[in-house]
Amino acid sequence: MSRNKTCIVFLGPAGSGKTTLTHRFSYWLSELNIDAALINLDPAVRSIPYSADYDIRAIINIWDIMDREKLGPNGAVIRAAELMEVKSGEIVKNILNIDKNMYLIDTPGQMEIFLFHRSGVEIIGAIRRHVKAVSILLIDPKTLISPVEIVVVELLNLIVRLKLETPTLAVMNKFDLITSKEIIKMISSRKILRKAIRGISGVQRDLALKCIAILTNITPVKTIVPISATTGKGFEELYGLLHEVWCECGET
Ligand SMILES: Nc1nc2c(ncn2[C@@H]2O[C@H](COP(=O)(O)OP(=O)(O)O)[C@@H](O)[C@H]2O)c(=O)[nH]1
Ligand SMILES: [Mg+2]
Repeated sequence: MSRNKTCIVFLGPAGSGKTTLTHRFSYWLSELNIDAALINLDPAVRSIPYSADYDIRAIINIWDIMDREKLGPNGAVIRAAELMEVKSGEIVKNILNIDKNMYLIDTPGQMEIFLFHRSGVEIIGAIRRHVKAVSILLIDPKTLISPVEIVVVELLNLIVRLKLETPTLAVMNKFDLITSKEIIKMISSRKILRKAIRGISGVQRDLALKCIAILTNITPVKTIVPISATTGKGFEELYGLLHEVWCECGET
């Protein structure tokens, strides 16, 4: 493993802001004189706002697949994931050949295609053997409307870690659109979250409390960081957390 190279993998549901964050975070890094490589691994994206150092669409894109294999968009996305798995060796080699010290990886719109298909596991698995990788799970605040939803995001974050075997951070993107102070408090403190869950009733309450106990056992510190990919709010905190994670790997 290179002692100096780092990699950030941006994951999250469609529309959560992965592509925007990849672009804006790279710009923010460039102001710190960090020249990150930008990698697009979404074979179904029409256009991207950044100039990619590696773009999967050069070898796999859903329009060619739809034409060639007479598939609709959904079938083509799944076929693209299969092809990405088959070509994962070549993809990883081309990414690691980019002569930069940091890689920002923008992943497919539909997170499940990357996470629950072998392609993502193969590609990130190979990359993390060479560079210090961290996954960032992006969540749209529209989905964080109750304490239970926050628990769900934290569990999903754990699943990302379990599947990709990288450290993970969860970020609530689109902070600029947030109006509820309650949600910010709940994502900032497990104590406040636990109290809010005690206030609900039924099966969800007991199950959510048990889940929090497990989460606290595994990751004692809360990790949902509010950011805005469009305004840059929270980038400094995010960068600080990334450094903490990289230092914990004992490599920096
Ligand atoms: N207000 C606001 N909109 C955002 C933010 N990040 C992304 N968006 C918008 O959300 C939409 C989806 O973003 P995109 O980066 O394409 O999401 P992806 O599918 O996860 O790659 C676009 O219209 C973005 O302009 C943010 O921080 N604030
Ligand atoms: Mg995208």
